[in-house]
Amino acid sequence: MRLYGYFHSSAAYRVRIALGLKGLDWEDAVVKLTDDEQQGDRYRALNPQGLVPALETDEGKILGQSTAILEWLEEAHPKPPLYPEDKLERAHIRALCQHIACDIHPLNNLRVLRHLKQEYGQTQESVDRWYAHWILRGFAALEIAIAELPSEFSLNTQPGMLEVFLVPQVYNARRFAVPLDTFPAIQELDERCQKIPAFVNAHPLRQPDTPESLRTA
Ligand SMILES: N[C@@H](CCC(=O)N[C@@H](CS)C(=O)NCC(=O)O)C(=O)O
Repeated sequence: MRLYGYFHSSAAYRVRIALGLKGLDWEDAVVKLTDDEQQGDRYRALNPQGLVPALETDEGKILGQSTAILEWLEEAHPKPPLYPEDKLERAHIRALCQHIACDIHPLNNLRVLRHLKQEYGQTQESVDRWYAHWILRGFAALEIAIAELPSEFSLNTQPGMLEVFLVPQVYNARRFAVPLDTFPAIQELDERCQKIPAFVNAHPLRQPDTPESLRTA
């Protein structure tokens, strides 16, 4: 499989974590967002939406949208499962994942932040406040749900789809210096994940395209 992504793309980070949790091999194809390669003809021929990630399957099919890629991975490579077995619990976890993927992340995407500046003349300071606003609002509700989890991870002793979506969003929040001190349950769950190889290996600062100046060991 080939993952078209970028070290700082949180949607690609989700897929890297899931591939790691499932023990699958893949190769990276870097789409440099800072050079707008996602808008170039070459990448748009694969994914006309011009967003990363896209996953090329072993059969050469291209899949877009991280949530669809993750659902496909779960169906095509069911072991280990990333969703709970119980239908109601599964729906609850899906709701939390969509809370991140549909109601937090899209409001803070690169093209949205750029549009606020270029089209509406907003300063960097207002754009940063916009960013923090949507994270803080979204995390306030997530914190309640995560604090109520009955076990250390969403799949008892193992992380699953909830953590696949949560950890990249926490990384983004920290990257933009959003204060997380009022979200202890989110921070603790993130900390537990940081000890697991699939999360360590998927970290944005450890990717082949991570600039040397940002790279961590
Ligand atoms: N809903 C999409 C979102 C993808 C997305 O927003 N990707 C960002 C990087 S995290 C991107 O490609 N941004 C480029 C841009 O905004 O031009 C998914 O989950 O795959």
